[in-house]
Amino acid sequence: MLMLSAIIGVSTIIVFSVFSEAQLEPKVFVTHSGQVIRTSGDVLDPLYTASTVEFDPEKYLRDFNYGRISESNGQTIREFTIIAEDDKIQEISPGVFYNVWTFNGTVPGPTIRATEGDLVRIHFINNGSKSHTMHFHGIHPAEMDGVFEAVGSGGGQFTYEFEAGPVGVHPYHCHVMPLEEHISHGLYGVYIVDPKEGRPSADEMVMVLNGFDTDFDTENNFYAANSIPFYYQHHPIQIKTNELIRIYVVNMVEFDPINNFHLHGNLYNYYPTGTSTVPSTYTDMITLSQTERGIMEFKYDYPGKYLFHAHKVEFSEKGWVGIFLVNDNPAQKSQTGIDYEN
Ligand SMILES: [Cu+2]
Repeated sequence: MLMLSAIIGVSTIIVFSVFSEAQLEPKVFVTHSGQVIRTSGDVLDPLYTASTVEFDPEKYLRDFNYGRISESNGQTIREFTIIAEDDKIQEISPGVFYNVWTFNGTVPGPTIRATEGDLVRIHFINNGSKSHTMHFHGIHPAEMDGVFEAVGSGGGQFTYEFEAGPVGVHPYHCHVMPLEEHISHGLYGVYIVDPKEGRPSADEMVMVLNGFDTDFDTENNFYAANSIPFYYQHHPIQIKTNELIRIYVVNMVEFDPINNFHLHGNLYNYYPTGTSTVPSTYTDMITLSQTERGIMEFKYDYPGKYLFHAHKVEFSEKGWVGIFLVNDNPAQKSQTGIDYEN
């Protein structure tokens, strides 16, 4: 009991000092379970931070960045400029502000898209106050892996260059230690590699499953698809009957070992990592560990409102839930797409 009081006392002092002396770098936190953790991070007070992030999940959902395109010896070159910052505040939930670390000003960063075999060139600039990198999942030379070449704060630069591949959906994220701090603050995004022959035409969208530990106890307080808890519940995603829907889904949730994706009133074809054109399963529920990802494809036969959410109920109740509003689309009853044979 005495021990418990001491722990609560110490954590109160530490937590209080964090908020009362924002930016003075208190680096030790005591979790409610008594665990002492050390981070490199500062806690920014929204009252003293001018720079706030406005993130639009509506825009992010179907926003694909194909880069600046040129050609050399028959190869398509796609160039991107990505700027890291770590001094922004975002209102994660009404009244709850969190210090987000961003690629190009948002969490997640931009969805980078290329075709298999293209040369991808990323001009990375670190305008943050800590070292950061970009580590892409995929195939590339060791020196392009964004792990051992930390890019210094205050304008450090690095050019990542690699051939796009393999086909599929991959995450990218900062790989500077402590990794869980750099990821949980938001330095991640999605990298899509399209097959040369393309995929059947579809209404395509990206969903990054993420969480936010706003009280620094190494447990997430909010969960979401695309950063804003409950966003797609309050702003349902409009789709049409008999139209092929393709979702590139990536789980970036830190601290929790699993996440999942359940779809109502329907099942989907699932392509793990998107690397095969043959689905591995036809289901309404997949489970994903961190950075596990894939492509979901489905069509709705019947109009109406359908939920999609984590079937880890804690996550859905803390924000990872949304709605597809399926509008009747008689004109496309005969549209051909994937033959589900179901
Ligand atoms: Cu970082």
